[in-house]
Amino acid sequence: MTDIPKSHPRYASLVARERVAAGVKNGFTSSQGLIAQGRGECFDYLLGEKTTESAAAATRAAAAMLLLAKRPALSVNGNVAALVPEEMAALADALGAPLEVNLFHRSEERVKKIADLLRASGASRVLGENPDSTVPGLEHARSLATRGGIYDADVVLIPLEDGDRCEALVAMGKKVIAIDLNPLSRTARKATVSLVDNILRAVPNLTARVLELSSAPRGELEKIVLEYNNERTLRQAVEEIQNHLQAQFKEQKT
Ligand code: PTJ
Repeated sequence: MTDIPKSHPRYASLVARERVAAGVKNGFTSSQGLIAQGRGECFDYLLGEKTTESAAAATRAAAAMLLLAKRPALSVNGNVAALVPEEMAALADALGAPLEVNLFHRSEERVKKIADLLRASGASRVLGENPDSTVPGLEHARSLATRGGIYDADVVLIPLEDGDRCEALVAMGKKVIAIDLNPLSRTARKATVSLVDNILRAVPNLTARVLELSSAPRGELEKIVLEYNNERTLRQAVEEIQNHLQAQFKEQKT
């Protein structure tokens, strides 16, 4: 990895890039993952590279939804494995939920490498190496699912996902939580709760909210979920981008 000085103004973003590039080099991230990271970076730039108010509220709702779930499951692809393997293991641990490797550009070798990486990062239950069922309505490898994991989960976390599977999981009657920096993506619009935030910030924040709310009464968690509105949140995310861009422009004029 290139040695990036901590003082570099774009340190976090450059380190993320290096991690995805290392994932490709080590054979667990797809080369297409580099393009996905670039797209994410662009939206993060427009958001001001911070967790916005709307993202913080969505994260709280997602934590409440995961705590109310009977069988939560967390999906992991090549980009997620490159960026937040330990953080995903910590979230799974806080929830007592399995991690399930699910890939768009699937190869058994990549699935195994990611599963091994997650186990080495502290995950106790990793699924996806032996899928035994499929998500109806999907023709690509992403339809593969595991009983006891995503297939029969009632709440599924899908970070950095395509819209098709999000829609297919919702059609199965599941509650779907997306992490996607693009508030206009089909994934963000079709999900039950969308965290428009960088996965680097979103996963640790989500774990912190889960731990914070873990002793809250069920009624309080239900109220948080009931009051959440995904469409309103996405509209707010777009407004936050507009406000950030206007503030930047004003700064440049003065
Ligand atoms: O490992 P595989 O084979 O399953 O492939 C994974 C990728 C990510 C390549 C695949 O799912 C893909 O092509 O995804 P998309 O359709 O490019 O969608 C990824 C979404 O995640 C886009 O809307 C990006 O803006 C968003 N995104 C990218 N990086 C981040 C992100 N969102 C949050 N944090 C990021 N770091």
